[in-house]
Amino acid sequence: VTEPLCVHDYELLARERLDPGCWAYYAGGSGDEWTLRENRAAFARWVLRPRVLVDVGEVSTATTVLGQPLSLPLVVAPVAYLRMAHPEGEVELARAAAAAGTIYTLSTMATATPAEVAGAVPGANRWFQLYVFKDEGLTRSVVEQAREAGYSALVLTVDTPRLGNREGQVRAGFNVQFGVPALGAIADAKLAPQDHFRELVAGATTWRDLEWIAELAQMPVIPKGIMTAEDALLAVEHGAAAVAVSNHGGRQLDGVAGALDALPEVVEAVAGRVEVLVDGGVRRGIDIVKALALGARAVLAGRAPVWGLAAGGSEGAARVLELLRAETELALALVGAASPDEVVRAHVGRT
Ligand code: FNR
Ligand code: LAC
Repeated sequence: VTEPLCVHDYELLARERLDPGCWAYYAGGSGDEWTLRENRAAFARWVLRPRVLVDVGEVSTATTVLGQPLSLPLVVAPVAYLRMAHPEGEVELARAAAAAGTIYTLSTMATATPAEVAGAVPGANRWFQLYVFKDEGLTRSVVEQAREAGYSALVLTVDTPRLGNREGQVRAGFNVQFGVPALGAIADAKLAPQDHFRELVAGATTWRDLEWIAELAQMPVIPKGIMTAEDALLAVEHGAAAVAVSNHGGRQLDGVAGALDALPEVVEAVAGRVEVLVDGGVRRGIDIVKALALGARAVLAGRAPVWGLAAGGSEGAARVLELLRAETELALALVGAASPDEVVRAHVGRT
């Protein structure tokens, strides 16, 4: 038995360590999980077109998003209820992101408060993911907690007016065993995620809400869950600082395209006015290079770092991020790009 060498190895370890209900929650998607599979399949439909005899004597994976520095073009995506994966959950994953030189995005549905995570990993850059609640006071309270704790961008999840239909979780009898302290006593009951959502989250949020949220947050807002050119344009019109192409890791509307397949139309629509991020199915450095070639500034990764967290706490998660960084560096060298900025559309073609 060798040590884990790639994200797939960490996934197997995580599956061994997590109880079946948690595994169903983290790994699963919605409906027939067609979109979940498409997230991976979409990467396989693009081939890399390497250029040779380019000077790649020195390669750097470093880049920026919204002007903020990153050691690789990857931000850790918001994932809920991380104490189920590790006793220190969000704090451990935030430590790993900081150690790897990248940004951690804390979920609204976190098992640690924004202040706890900030206090445990001082000096690190982090973003906060927002779900808008039926109770506007609760939304305001959560945004203020993030603002006061120094979070530097607000990832506004827009694909979740209701939670998707996740049959795997239901079959496994999955319930969340932790409350959400940022929401106070209201969320301390042990509930299935779909019950949390039905009770708390506002399905009636619209584009108009983007403006007051941005105003309140006093930080750049990144709508996450954009899958069409139409919505990318609306996001830009309503002041989005960047957009994140995402189908929520195949957990929301089953039957939508793999995220990578939706990326080109969004990139074309925003035409350079804002940066475009993409998530869903990133497991390898070559995935990151393909996303860059199709116009993404960076990717978000949800499950990959969580597999590291479940397998080995912050060290495991940091190792996953470092593996992805090293794979990205190698992939850049082999396609003939000395940095993320040197990756161009012609570095990918259709299979
Ligand atoms: C998520 N995701 C998510 N997104 C969000 O905005 N708020 C959240 O609380 C969560 N929670 C969550 C839990 C779990 C278990 C998963 C797997 C995902 C979606 C996440 O941010 C991201 O869009 C996907 O995970 C990307 O796909 P990959 O990288 O997991 O394939
Ligand atoms: C999920 C929610 C919490 O995907 O975003 O489970």
